[in-house]
Amino acid sequence: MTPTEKIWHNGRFIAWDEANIHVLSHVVSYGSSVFEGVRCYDTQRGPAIFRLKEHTRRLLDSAKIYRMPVPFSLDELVQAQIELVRVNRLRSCYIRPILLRGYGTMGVMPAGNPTEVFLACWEWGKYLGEEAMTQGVDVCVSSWNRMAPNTLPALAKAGGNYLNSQLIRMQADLDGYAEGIALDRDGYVSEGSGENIFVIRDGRIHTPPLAASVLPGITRDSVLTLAREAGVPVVEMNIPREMLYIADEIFFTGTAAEVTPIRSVDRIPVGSGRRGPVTERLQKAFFDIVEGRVEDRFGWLTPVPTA
Ligand code: PPE
Repeated sequence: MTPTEKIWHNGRFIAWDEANIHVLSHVVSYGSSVFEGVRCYDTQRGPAIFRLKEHTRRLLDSAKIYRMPVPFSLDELVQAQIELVRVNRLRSCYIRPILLRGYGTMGVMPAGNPTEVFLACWEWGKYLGEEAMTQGVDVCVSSWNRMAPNTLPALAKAGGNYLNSQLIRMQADLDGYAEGIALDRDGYVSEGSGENIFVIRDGRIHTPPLAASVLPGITRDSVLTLAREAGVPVVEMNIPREMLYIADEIFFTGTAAEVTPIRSVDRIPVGSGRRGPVTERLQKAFFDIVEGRVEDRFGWLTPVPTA
């Protein structure tokens, strides 16, 4: 990661190296943070942030779920992220908003710890590698499950959820896979450590419902919208593990992963073992919009002034 100049903290810009917290901040012991990941793309009409309002809304939703007070409005946080990209003079980048329970009192009860708000950004390339976008990645089904619904709420993008993600990702890596797919508490397909999943068979797209312990992905929503527009039938349903083995195509979606094809699961080739036609079509529809090659017909892009 290459540092950028400024990070936004509680309403003002500070130097990258000064964005620090005390080690006894509540978040360090108890994992009490919520965050986002947002991409800004370099379009022909200048830098543009993808679905900024929806990401910021999800950030505030995550805070609400955890009863975390946020001293800024949605609109203030939206404006601050635009300003962040502008002051750092970046054409394309990844924005990481973080809300955390800071320093104050010790103990699990968080009320005595003020919420700290940080917005940072940096340049971030392809999450699963450049080649993955055309060739696809080799993944496994993890022996770790996603958290049960009455343990950690999956609709919140909370730091603590990523302890589970780390176990999935490290295991996959040690076993020679690019990523792991976790099943939910009932044994149905849930999601990757940092991606939602789509399974195609006989021209129909299937994705797990929000009740399958998945993050309500904004890329997921975008791809569902693009698929419906293209007239490809989509269903949100519980997906049995073995459907991964007999699928024609599978792909991941995520802000970091964008739309990444999967070419094998547990060493079983997916379809022909390479990126399939539906995946390619949706990938193209996605990148045409985010890179500004076609009209922004859904109002997904927020331009960043460069002057
Ligand atoms: N599920 C999980 C568990 C997840 O972390 C992400 C995003 C998604 C689904 C896709 O959601 P969305 O980005 O709204 O389409 N993961 C973020 C963090 C990746 C990281 O390594 O950090 C991301 O893609 O930005």
